Amino acid sequence: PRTIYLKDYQAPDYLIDETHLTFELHEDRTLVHAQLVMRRNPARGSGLPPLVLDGQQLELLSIRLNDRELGAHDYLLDDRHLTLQPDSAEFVIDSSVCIHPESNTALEGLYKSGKMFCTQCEAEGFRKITYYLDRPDVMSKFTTTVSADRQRYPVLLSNGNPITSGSEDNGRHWATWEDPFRKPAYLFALVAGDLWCVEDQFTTMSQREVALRIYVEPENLDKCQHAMDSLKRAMRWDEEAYGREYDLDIFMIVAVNDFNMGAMENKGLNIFNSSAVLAKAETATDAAHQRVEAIVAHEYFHNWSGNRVTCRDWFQLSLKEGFTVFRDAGFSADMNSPTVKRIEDVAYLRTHQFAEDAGPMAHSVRPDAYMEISNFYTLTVYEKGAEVVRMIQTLLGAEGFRKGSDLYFQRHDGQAVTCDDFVKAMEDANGVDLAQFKRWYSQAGTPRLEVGSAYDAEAKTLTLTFRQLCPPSPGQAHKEPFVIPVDLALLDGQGRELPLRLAGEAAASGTSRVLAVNEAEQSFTFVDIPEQPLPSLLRGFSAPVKLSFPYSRDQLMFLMQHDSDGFNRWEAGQQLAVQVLQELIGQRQRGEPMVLDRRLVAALKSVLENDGLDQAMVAEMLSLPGEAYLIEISEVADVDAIHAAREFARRELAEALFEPLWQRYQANRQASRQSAYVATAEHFARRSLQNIALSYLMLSEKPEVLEAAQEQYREADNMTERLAALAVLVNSPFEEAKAEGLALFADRFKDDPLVMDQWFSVQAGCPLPGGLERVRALMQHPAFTIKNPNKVRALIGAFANQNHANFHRDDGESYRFLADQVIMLNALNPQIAARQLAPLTRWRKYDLSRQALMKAELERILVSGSLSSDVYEVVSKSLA
Ligand code: B3K
Ligand code: ZN
Repeated sequence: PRTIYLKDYQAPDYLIDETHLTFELHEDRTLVHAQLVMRRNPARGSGLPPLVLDGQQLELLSIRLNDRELGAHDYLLDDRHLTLQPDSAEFVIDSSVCIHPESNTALEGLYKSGKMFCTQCEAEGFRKITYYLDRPDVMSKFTTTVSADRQRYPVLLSNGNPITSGSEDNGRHWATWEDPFRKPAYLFALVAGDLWCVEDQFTTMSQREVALRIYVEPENLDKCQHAMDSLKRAMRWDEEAYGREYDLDIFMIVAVNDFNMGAMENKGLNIFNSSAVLAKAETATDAAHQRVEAIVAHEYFHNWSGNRVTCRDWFQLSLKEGFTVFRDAGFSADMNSPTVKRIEDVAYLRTHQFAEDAGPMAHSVRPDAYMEISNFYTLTVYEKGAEVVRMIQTLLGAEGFRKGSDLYFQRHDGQAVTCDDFVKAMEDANGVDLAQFKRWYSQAGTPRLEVGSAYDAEAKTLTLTFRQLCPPSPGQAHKEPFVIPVDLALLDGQGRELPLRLAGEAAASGTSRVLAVNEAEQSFTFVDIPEQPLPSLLRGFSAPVKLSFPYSRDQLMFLMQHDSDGFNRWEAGQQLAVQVLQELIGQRQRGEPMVLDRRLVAALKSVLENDGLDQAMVAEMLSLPGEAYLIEISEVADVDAIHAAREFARRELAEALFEPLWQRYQANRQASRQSAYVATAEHFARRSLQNIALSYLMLSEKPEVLEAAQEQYREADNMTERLAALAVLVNSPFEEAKAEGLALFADRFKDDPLVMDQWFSVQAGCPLPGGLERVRALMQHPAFTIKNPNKVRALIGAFANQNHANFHRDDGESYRFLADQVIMLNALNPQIAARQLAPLTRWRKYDLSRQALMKAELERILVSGSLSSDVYEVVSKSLA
């Protein structure tokens, strides 16, 4: 495969003003006719260069230029392009091709999911549908006619508004859709199937009525209400928070079972993985409900950040993705608890994005080269990209940021633009210079930020010294200093914030502020500081960096109690836990008995006994840093010691805190019994504390806890409680109860694939010995199929990414297993294959013996046969 570089970008030679598509869907083939109204791009000068259309896996039936039928000598055809010579600046191309959605297992382009037809075109799937200029800076108006058997496919959908429809007398029917907004081909969508829909309405801020429809297979009609409510909240929120109004008369969501990711923002016709739409109490957990709310909002928000203003090229992917993740995070924060949302996002970023940024696939938020763009829908582009937008907001303030986003949307509506254009709008609206800040877009790697403090009791000054350094990443040996916004406060001995005045300033301004650290080494001196303060740094995680400050454990306990920034209270607890766990890991490695620092017990005890704290915060604070995070922050990750130390700490905590945990558990379980399920932050909070308490309590192996878990399992009216109870049974030594729980669950939910995914995941994640054997056996279960991406993620993905103890077994058998699956998936679905590979790419993190075993598997994949560009890129870069 060839590498594509950002520096080689050139505007397209030709433009497509209108695209008229006709699809004839059949069981054994689909015929696609495309009429493209084209012209020379005036920006590229005069003269008529050859027209190179993208096309893959298409059988060309006929092609016309204007009214002339072209013969084989009139064009060049290879497996990726069709090249022909236009003879005038304006012309029309008509092509007919035959494609085979019925055998498309890659789930890109037009394919079948179960009995329905659907599409996924981003990033480069449209070229598997017809010959086209398949690049985001070619924006066209689309009309689409779909014809199909009426009985099998009563519903025919595409982008925009329905125009006409009709029946033929051969049992077929057709519908024509017209999208009035110009769009790139990656936003094209088509759906045909026997679908039912839930309908609602939304009145926009300028009083236009929009019809809202969620299409699903009939058995799922009762699982759409939560997505519909989320959609309406998102539409209102975007009006209020960003002034963005919806623009078509209809907005549709379709749920499909076979989908490579969460969902897709096709104009007016969002196509969703069913796991990202369907939710009701009995079958979806609280986390699933929140995920549905967030993804529905995310795809909806793309209508402006992505569709109305789109990307010039795929290097700019974060322009729409980072910004839209930032927008959906703001929405979720407003709908639920902002602090809890921030904690979850930061924990996720630090565990997974930091690992990516330190690994062989590390790339900047705006990458400068790729082999396969599908591999760049990454945590860096999405989550770190959102952090970069968040830093802009932190630097400009909420109002300045809104001015910038207003200018961005207004200036670039209908255009395909770059990350530079986004930053420029922010600069112009605020009269600031973000040139140095833009290094966040071009430099990969996670900066380390080391902070020192020196208090001068005489002068009553505190000097904070910041040192930033960013490790090298592939292709980037040396990094220039970043602009790092550090939100901070200084706390006195009572935990009160001190007024902040920097040397040279006339007066103090507030008690918390943002310092823009922008040099490799830099000091800030605060004056009028009456006593040695304790700094609260990087509040709300104001920059995606690895902060280090030499806090003592007592100081961390103080911050846990007193910091007025909720995020930093949690963060202090995490840092305390990390210190304590690392001490245990060291003891374990030296073969010494592990001894838990009782300060962690005391700290969590006071959290548990504090009735004034939001229960969701209590639950977050009780959650020890995960194994994946402990691996990420290790120089060389000793998986066995990490697992043993964390389990040891959990057992010690469970024993020492049994009473308060049991009280909290019982009170919350009682509340659950007494009220029907509601998907609100308050209830999420109550159940999350209840469930984490249960998981600790179960470690005691006391009969009354087993009984409670079984009661919760049987009696719960919702999946959150039921699944948590099943998980503690599965992870317990109570073989009989475990087997019974698993069997009951499978029996009850065997016909609901999304619930069975959860059943697979709970077992795949179980750290008890024998994990690989259990996963192998589950792959034979009738509910499993490797062709469905959700199943692959639920079983293979959960095992390789969450079950560290079993995945890293020292004989390398699990690595071998994963490589086998990747080789199999490479032939079926390259995008999923490349994603499942991620755990093996992290081989440098482990001991030499595991390194060798992991590398050997990567090498085996490399020579296993004809590799997709997706898998080849990841494997070859990991071995480089
Ligand atoms: N834009 C899509 C992602 C498409 C991935 C293609 N491999 C979903 C989203 O981010 O909203
Ligand atoms: Zn997105």
